[in-house]
Amino acid sequence: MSYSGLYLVTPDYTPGNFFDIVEGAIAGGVDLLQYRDKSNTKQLRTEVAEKLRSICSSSGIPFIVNDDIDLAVISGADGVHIGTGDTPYPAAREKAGKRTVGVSVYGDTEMALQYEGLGADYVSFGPFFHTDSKEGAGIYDIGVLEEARSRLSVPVFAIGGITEENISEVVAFGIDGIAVISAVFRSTDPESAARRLKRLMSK
Ligand code: TZP
Ligand code: MG
Repeated sequence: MSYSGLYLVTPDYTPGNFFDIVEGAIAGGVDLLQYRDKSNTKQLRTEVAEKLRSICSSSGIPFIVNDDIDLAVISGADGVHIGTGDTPYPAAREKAGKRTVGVSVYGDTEMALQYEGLGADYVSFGPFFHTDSKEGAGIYDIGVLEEARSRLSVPVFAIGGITEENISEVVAFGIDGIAVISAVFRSTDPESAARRLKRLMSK
C-alpha cells in the first residue's frame, strides 16, 4: 500500500453526490482516502465507512478512518488517523494492531520525531494556509517542512488550505504527499481537480 501522493480527506458525510465525488477523484488519481466525519451518528458513519471501504478496495487504494479507531476496525479500514485530543497514540496503536496509524503533528518536528520513534506510519504537518474545513486550526510556518524532510524517515504529508494555486509551494519541499478536502470536494469537477493536483505534484 502506498503512503504517498494525493491524499483525499472527506468532509462530514452528506447525502447527494458524496460517493460520486470520491469515485471521481479516485479515477482522477487520488492515492489514498481518509473518512473524516465529526457530526454524523455512529450508525450512519459505519454505513458510510463500509461503502468507502468497498470503493477503496475495488480501486486498490488504502482506506483510513479519522479519529475513531473502533470504526476503523469495524469497517475493516487499513488504518486510523489521530491528532492531539483523539485516542492517545499508545492505545490507538494497540487497538490498530497491524493497521496504519497516521498522526497529525501540526508544525512540530519534535512531536513528529517522537511519533516516528513510537512507530507511527506517517505524519501530517499543517495547516500552512487558511482552511475553511477545520475550525480553530492554527497556521504554521511552512519552513518546518524542510526540517521535517531532513530529519524524519516516515512519510511526511502536508494538509490545510492546499489548492491548485499554492500546491507548488508545498511540493517544493520534496515531501511524500499532499492532503486536501475542499480542493476536490468543492470543485465542480472533482475528477479533473484531482488529476490537475496530481499533475502539479509531479512537476
Ligand atoms: N487538518 C488540518 S487542516 C484540515 C485538517 C483535517 C482541513 C483540510 O481541508 P482543506 O479544505 O483542504 O483546507
Ligand atoms: Mg482528530
